[in-house]
Amino acid sequence: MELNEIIKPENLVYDKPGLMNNNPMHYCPGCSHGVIHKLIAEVIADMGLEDQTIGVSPVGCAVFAYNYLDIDWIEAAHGRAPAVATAAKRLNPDKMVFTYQGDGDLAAIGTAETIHASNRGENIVIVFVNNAIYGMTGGQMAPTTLEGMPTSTTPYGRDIALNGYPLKITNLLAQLEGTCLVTRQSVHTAAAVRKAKKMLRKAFENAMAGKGTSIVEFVSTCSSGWKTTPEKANKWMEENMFPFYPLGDLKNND
Ligand SMILES: Cc1ncc(C[n+]2csc(CCOP(=O)(O)OP(=O)(O)O)c2C)c(N)n1
Repeated sequence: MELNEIIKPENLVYDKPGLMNNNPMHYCPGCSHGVIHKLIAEVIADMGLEDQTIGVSPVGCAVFAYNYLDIDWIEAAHGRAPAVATAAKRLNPDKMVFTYQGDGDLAAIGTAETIHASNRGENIVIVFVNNAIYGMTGGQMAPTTLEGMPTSTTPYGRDIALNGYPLKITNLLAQLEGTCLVTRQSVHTAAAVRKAKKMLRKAFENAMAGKGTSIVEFVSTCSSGWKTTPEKANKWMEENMFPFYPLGDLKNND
């Protein structure tokens, strides 16, 4: 099929969202971040919030998210995105404010900010990319690393006696009065991508309607950090991550 045939509207299955620019992404092959960026861009455009959205990205592989999505961004120090987002939203109540955080960021250095913003019921969305590892810095153990999972700081696998239990922080956040939606999604199949987009949109709608804090966790892969191929990483995630971090809503106050 010729290219001009493929891009005919009736053949077009996926299009590049207008909010995504042409900067080449620095993400590794198979990384979940690019797909999640795309979903965010689509939801913002679908809701007509292009000029009203502020993203807050802290330290981690997605630190350069501002290079790819043409919306307003604030850079936060490691772990501090929910605190920065709190200020941005309170000063600009008409804006759609979301954070974009890895598990090292959200569940380790930023635990306090995450819990307290959620407990205050800040009208923000927290996008939580849980790849069970510190991706950017070379694959060290994160709080969410599974039992027995090898990382660069636990080469023989996470040992509960030494390293404690993997932290299901979203379950904890679902207990807080201030959260209205806590959901666990993934982007490993087309069906999962569609479902995740629906929940992301719901989260954005909640924030605009002032219903409290919405958290969308994406159980994700990090083939580089996990030292495997993108394909094997997806399989490993399905076999090991999903049983421990089951997909679905943990809380949905409709
Ligand atoms: C205050 C501070 N401490 C430590 C670091 C080093 N650091 C950079 S990224 C990172 C972890 C990122 O992991 P995660 O949040 O899981 O995101 P990922 O890279 O996996 O997407 C750390 C510890 C830093 N930049 N700033």
